[in-house]
Order: sequence, then structure tokens, then C-alpha cells
Amino acid sequence: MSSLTTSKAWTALQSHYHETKSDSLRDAFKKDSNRFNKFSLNFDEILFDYSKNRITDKTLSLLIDLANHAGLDEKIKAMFSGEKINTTEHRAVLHIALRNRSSQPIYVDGQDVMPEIDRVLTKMRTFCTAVRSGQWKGYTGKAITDIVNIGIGGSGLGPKMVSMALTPYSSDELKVHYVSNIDQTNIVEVLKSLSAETTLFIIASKVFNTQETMMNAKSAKNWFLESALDPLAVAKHFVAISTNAENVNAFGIDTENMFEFWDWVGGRYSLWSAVGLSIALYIGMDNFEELLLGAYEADCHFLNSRFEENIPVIMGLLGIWYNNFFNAESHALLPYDQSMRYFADYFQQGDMESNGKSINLQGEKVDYNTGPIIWGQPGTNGQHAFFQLIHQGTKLIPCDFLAAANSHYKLPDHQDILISNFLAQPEALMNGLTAEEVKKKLSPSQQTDTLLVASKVFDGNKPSNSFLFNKMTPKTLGSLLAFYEHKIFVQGVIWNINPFDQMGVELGKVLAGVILPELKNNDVITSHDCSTNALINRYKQLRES
Ligand code: G6Q
Repeated sequence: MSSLTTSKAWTALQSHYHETKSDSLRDAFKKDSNRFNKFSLNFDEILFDYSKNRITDKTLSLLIDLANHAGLDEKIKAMFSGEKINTTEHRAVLHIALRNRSSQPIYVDGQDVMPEIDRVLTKMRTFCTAVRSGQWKGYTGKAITDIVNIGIGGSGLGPKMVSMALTPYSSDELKVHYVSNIDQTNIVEVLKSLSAETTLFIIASKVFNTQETMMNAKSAKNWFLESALDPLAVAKHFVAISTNAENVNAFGIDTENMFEFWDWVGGRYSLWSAVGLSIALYIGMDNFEELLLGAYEADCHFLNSRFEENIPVIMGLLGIWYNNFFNAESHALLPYDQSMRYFADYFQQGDMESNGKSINLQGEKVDYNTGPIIWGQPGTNGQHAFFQLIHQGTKLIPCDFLAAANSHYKLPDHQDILISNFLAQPEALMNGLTAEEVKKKLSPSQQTDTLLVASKVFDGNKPSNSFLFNKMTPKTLGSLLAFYEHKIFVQGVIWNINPFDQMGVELGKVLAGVILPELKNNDVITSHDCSTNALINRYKQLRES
């Protein structure tokens, strides 16, 4: 048994779970008209309502005891002060430095990292101004109209998610496209509508040897040179974002056109660095800095607030409550905002790559559940798809609902309908519908149809958080993203795991490397298990020469 599961804080939560697991949320609301005030927090323009959770005052206090047992406060301070908390890779974890809007220095190995961060931000600003004003010319003297970001995982998902969320801040003159997949469909379909004369490629890769990114970058360069012919034109159309100047140079990009970041920025936490260049080009550097500001303010809240009033801490602890005591397997992210359509995808990586671990910081196998499966889609689409299972399935799925009170667009009636759904779903999940209530809505003959009545009953008691904010602005998005990042960190601390390495991702990179050479000819392969051999050999038969 681990020291976590045998701790007083953990066993107290276990007993509390057994005492309260059948308590009804519907009753809790009936008994306490102050429940919303008690279990909600305001941060800037964001309201965080966590009152529809299966908790009491005691639950929160026991969860906070668990956070204290795990030394959460010291761990937060260790991250913010640049300690090497990524212990397998011996690295500091400083995405918070990238959005440090104060004049406070942050040290790694005795060196203040802020001057370098500011230098790159200034370089980004100069570049964005040149491209967005049309002063940066392509090889035929035309202004850039399309940005293509080539990068995968942390070097693609974050910029794509943010750019799509903040499209109302973009200008009509500059479009942005994202290529990540090695499947040629991705790059072919993006390039189809573009002109080499007016396209700028950003090759984003921390290590600059990632197979997919390098292959896509090579195909992009070939496509470009088919039109431009002159390799010297590459300098006007290709820039790199990387920590690896040598590989950038070897690929043929002038290091003058390279935007640096550093090994203390994890890929999935890198949108705040130069990896966010496509965002800055798309929405402008001022808006990108607003995004940083929103995150910075959320960082200050996380660092300085008491746990009782600390949004990411509460989010993390609620997740622990369901994951480890109710044995919930997943957590759904449900933004009622079409612009946030990649939000769940983004945090699927952010959360699952960070906390999908089963070895603790001492190198021992854990004996408790760690990271949940993160999934979701924007509402109202999801309601017509998977909500059935959340309402009436056998699994407990805690949900986060997120919505902006105001849309950037002005069609009549849409917003109130959207928000009525955003409000109705958590209410229905919490309240459910009893057989008595069902019968009241049925005709007398239907009331005796026991199958029909039973099928229309909703157990309710399904927990959710609601985030309601004014508008999807760069600043609000920055704060929301930082809250979710810190929630992941809080849970990693409680589970005593390292949320900042990703050995599982690296395995994928190695495995394909073994099979690729075997596909080079038509020889029959026998070196794997019979299933893999058969699949390889069938592929060789099927592929067109
Ligand atoms: C993120 C992961 C992973 C990484 C990609 C791309 O935390 O490490 O998603 O971002 O594998 O790596 P490069 O940026 O080095 O190409």
C-alpha cells in the first residue's frame, strides 16, 4: 500500500465517501438555498459554479487536508520558482515564466530567464507587424495572405485551438491553417487552395526532428519550390520555432528566421512561447499579449489564493474525489461555444499526456487511479450524440460546462437558445426525473406501461461544474487555459507522479521506426507476431507501386 492510500487524509475521505455516496444533490439544494453562494467563485469575468457537485463542506475540507498532506503549497511554489520538478528529465517547468507580465525575475540554474523571453516576444512582435502590415513580401513582392503552421502535438494543437477560439479577432487579410498529421491528406488538402507566392510556413518543433513535422515540412518546401524555383526564396516563406538551431539550419531555414524557446517549456504547455507565433500572426501581437495577461492573472490567483478560494485547486480536488473515490473513469469538457471546438482535444492531450502515468516520483507502481480519460465536444452538438450515456448510462461522468454570455456575432435568438441549453443540461443531470414526475407527463394508458415509465426515469445526481464568462476574449481564454493547466498540476501532485514527461509518446516515435525499413521492398515479413506480419504483408500486396 502506498503512503498516499494509507494516509489519514485518504482514509478519512474513503470513510466520508461511504457515508455520503448516496446523498442526493437535489435534496442538498432543497435544504440549502445558500449552496450556490457557498460553492462558487468569481475571477475577473469568469464565474465558476461548482455547487452541482456531490460534496458537502466536510468533503471540501477533507480534500484540502489531502492537498496539504501532498505538500501542494510547497510544490506550487517549487514550480513557480524554477525548481527542476520534471525529475525524470531534470528540467524546470516554466510555462508560467512565458506569461510573467510582472517585472519579477525567474531563475533557472541561477540565470534569470525573463530577458530571453522578452527578447523573443519583441522579435515576434516585429515579425507580426511586418507580416500583418504587408511590409514582409513574398518572393514575387506580394504580401502574405496565408500562414501554414506545420507542427504536431504540443507544437500544433494549442495554436490551432486558440486561433480557432479567437477567430473574431483575426483580420480578413490573413488566414491560418494547421498541418500536423503525417497522412498526406492533411497537407494536400491545405495546400490545394493556396498560392506559393503568398504563403508563409511556420515549422514548429521543439526538437526539430519529429518525423511527421519534418516530412510535412519537406513536402511543403518541395511544393513551394515547384513554383518559386529559387532556393533563396525559402527565406521569405519559411520560419522555424525550435530549441534546436542546428537542425533548423540543416533543414535550410536561416536561423535569423528562427524563434527560440527552451527545454523548460513542455511541448503541451508551449502555446505561450514562440510556438504561439501563428496565433500572434492571426490575431495580432497585442491580442496574443492579452492571452498571456489572462494566463498571468490566473497564475497569480493559483499561487496566492487560499485553497478554499483557489479555482484550479478546487477543480483538481473535485476531479480526485470522483476519480479516486467514486471510481469515475472519464471527465467530459463541454463548451457551449463553437469557437472552443478544439478545447476538449487540446486538454485531452494536456491532461492525458501529463497524468496518464502509473509510476510515482519514487519509481514505484501506484496502487490508485491516476489521470482520467478526457473527452468532449461543443454543445449543443454533443446533446444530439453522447449525452444519452451521461444522463442514463451506467457510468458516472463528471462534466464541465463552459459558455460565454455574449457571442461575437449578432444573429437574433441563437444566443438565448444556446444558453438555455447550457443551463438546462447541468440542471437535468443534477435533478434527474423520478417515476412520479414521469407519470405526470404521460397519458393514463401510458402511465401503466412500466417499461415506458422506467425508460423515462433519470437517476440524476450527476455532478458538473459550470464556467460562465462574459465573452470569449483573449484574456478570458488565457485565464481558462491556465486554470485547466494548473488543475492538471494539482492532480499530479496529489497522485505523486510527474505530469511533465511523456515516455509513452516517445515510444510511439520509436516503434514506427522499426517497421518503416521493412516497408521499403516487397519481401515477405516474418519478424513480428503473426497478426502484425499478416497486416504488413497485406499492406504490401494492396499498395499501388
Ligand atoms: C508534448 C509532447 C508532444 C510533442 C510533439 C511534437 O508535450 O511532448 O505532443 O509536442 O511530439 O514534438 P516537437 O515539438 O519536438 O516536434
